[in-house]
Amino acid sequence: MRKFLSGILSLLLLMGLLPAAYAEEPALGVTYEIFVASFQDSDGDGIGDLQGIIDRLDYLQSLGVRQIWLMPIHPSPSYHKYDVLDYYAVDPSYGTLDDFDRLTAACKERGIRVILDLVLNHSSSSHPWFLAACDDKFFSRTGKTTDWYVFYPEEGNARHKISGCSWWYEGQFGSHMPDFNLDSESLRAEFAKIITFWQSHGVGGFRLDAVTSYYTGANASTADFLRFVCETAKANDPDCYLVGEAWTDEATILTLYESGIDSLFNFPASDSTGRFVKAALAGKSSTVASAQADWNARIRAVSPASVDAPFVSNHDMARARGMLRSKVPNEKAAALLYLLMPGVPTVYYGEELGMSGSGSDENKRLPMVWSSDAATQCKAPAAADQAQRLTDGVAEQDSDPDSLLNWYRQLIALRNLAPELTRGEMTALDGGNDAICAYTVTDAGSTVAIISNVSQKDTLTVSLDVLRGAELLGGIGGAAFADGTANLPPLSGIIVRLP
Ligand SMILES: [Ca+2]
Repeated sequence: MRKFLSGILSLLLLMGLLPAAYAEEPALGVTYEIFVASFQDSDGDGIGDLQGIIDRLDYLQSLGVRQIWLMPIHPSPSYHKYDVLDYYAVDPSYGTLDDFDRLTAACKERGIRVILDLVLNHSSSSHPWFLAACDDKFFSRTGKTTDWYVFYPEEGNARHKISGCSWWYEGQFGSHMPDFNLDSESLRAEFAKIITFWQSHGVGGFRLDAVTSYYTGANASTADFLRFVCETAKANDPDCYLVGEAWTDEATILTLYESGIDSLFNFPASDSTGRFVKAALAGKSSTVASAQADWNARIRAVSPASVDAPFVSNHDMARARGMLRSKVPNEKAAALLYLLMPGVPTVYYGEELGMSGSGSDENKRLPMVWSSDAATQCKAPAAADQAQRLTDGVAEQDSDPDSLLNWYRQLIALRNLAPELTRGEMTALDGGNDAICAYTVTDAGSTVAIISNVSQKDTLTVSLDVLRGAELLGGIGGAAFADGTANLPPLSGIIVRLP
């Protein structure tokens, strides 16, 4: 009887009729991006897996992150798995659907939300949907998936020939990744089923891959499709968090925010040319506060409920360590800036240790360094041509109070003291010195002020009228606060709550 009832419940969940059952998501905070194959292996085959993540939840909790974003976990012919073969399954090298259910349950117990990487722009060219669609084109029949991909009767840019017939298909990322026809109503219905399926398995959010390629160059159509995805996910779970990868300029990102999506990654502020790295290297951060406040205001003007998603580096970029010239104080300065920004910051796994990697994509996705003993690490991606330069891993940095790892832990713990930082409105303050990044964040009538010093040599004092009567929530790097005055040693910061 119980089995029968649980079957009925699962069915209702699948039909989206039981939103309350998964509506309570953990509070949003810092996201941690994981390349599953390189994180933690649990069964000795050298490939990281879902059980490995379960085994490392103590670590993730000690880091203070509130969401883990798993790069694609579905069956795929590639090591990176951005070309999906089956949207309803887990790649056997990562585990089973049962492992996934255990992971989401274990995460929920610890107040950690699981975010799935959803690749809706294209599938694998070996996906049965695509093979059937090509077959239909060839024989001029009309099958279920015939209009799920984009076919042309002639050659063109980003078009690939179907062998044996005079048809071409669109593949913006190459012939092995055919683009979906997102106008197809039956395909959208299938996507709704996929989203609901994973929500019923405990997923609390989605990272949407390759958003700018949905309708290449047609931003209004892309925003319309994004709105469909967000509304579908939120109809099941109003707290579902959606963040899109739109690797493009500010104007285009703002157009896409018209979809109402929770967040789009802040690509313009990321990477070696972005404001966080540049400020960290220069030891000058006063313009970061005004630039970020301006960016936050522009997002809010387009979509009042949306929030920024700042980061420094991800799986497609060189590791932050290299951008920051392999110097821990520079790495600490960049983290001090972006991890205390309003919105939902994202840490790429291993960034908190100072892992290295640049050049080919595989080099950017090297095994997590759990300790200097290589036997504790996963196998590197086969095509990687760089070795990891970082020697001190989690085990070594754990016991060093000045390590980068402990800096990240303290920073994220500090951030977690101020829930205003997730959805609050940002206003820049003039801290009176180029090295000072100062701003307030207000949410639901409560205001916190963040004052950071990114100078690596000067102790600075910041005394502002607005800080009078404020209560110190916490600090990092030896910062102190009394009587409205912050005393900030090199690389330090405070959060205070205003009266
Ligand atoms: Ca394994």
